[in-house]
Amino acid sequence: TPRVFSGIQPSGGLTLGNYLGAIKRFVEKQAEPIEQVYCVVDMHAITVWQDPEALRRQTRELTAGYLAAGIDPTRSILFNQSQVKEHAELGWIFNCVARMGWMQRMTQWKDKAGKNTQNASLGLLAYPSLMAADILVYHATEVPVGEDQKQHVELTRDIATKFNHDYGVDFFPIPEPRIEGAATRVMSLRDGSKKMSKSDPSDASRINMTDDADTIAKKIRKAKTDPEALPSEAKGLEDRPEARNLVNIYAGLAEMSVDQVLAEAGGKQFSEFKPMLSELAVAKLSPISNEMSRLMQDPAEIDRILGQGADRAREIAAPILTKTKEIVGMVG
Ligand code: AQP
Repeated sequence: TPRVFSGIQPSGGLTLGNYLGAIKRFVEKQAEPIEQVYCVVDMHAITVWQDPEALRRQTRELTAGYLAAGIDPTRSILFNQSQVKEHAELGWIFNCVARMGWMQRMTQWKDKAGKNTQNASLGLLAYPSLMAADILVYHATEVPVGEDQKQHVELTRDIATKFNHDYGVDFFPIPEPRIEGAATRVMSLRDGSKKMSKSDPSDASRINMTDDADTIAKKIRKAKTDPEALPSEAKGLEDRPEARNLVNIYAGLAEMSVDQVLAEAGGKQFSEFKPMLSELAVAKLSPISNEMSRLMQDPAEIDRILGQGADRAREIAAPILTKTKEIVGMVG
């Protein structure tokens, strides 16, 4: 059976980038008659330091975000990665299939390890190999992600291909990244060349899913822009990264194309467009953040949902891991 897999790290609060690039698309996908597995990838999160209490809270909050946005845990499989040990076991096997050079070429590794690579965790380097295991332990064929994860999904394809080739089998499917929608790469509100990120030290650079209406309006009002009015078609945004970002966000939230947005907003100054964007963002995000806070009042219920999801995930992953070990030559 074809299957969808995707994950999000509980490495901070959810951002508008995670919502438009990932969760919103998972919710849309859920309407399709195909099995879907959505994960809170806590083992990926600890590739950089996480305070234990914060990790626990963020894991529950991200789960609440998935649920509040519309992931139905009776339909999709929703769980946290560390509860299904098959991810780690297959990840180890893939560590032995993947090559060092492949990992060192990844832009996320280069960005996050910084100059002092000697001091980065070994897990941070091996991250894409564990991600390949996340996907392939379910034999998933579709991976909805934001633009920034495309390179990792391509590496997953390389690992599946090399495994199949090395062992002379046709066992792992070659998954496809699905990068769709108007906002596959939401940029920082302070710098149009940097992606919006949970771990950016500047809170003003992002909209958090838990921000209240005033905070959202203030961040959008202060977002970096240029002094020109909006153009009437997408071409006019080419050399205007900040303007393009705000229009993309509008398009993503309104479920319109960029050209449709500009047909309405072309010719407007940012002094007029920004309040339109704030109003739209508050209208779309506040029902989700209200539902998140309601769900967060009952952490035991969130844990129960994760536990049930993990049981269902294990049912798929365990036989695939068993078969993989047999192919590799492991006894037992
Ligand atoms: N700015 C973004 N625009 C569109 N999509 C995005 N995604 C993340 N940022 C944007 C998508 O969200 C999913 C989950 O990402 P992740 O949690 O695995 O980690 P990340 O991509 O590294 O996201 P962050 O927010 O930048 O986290 P930190 O700061 O911890 O590194 C993925 O599908 C991703 O494409």
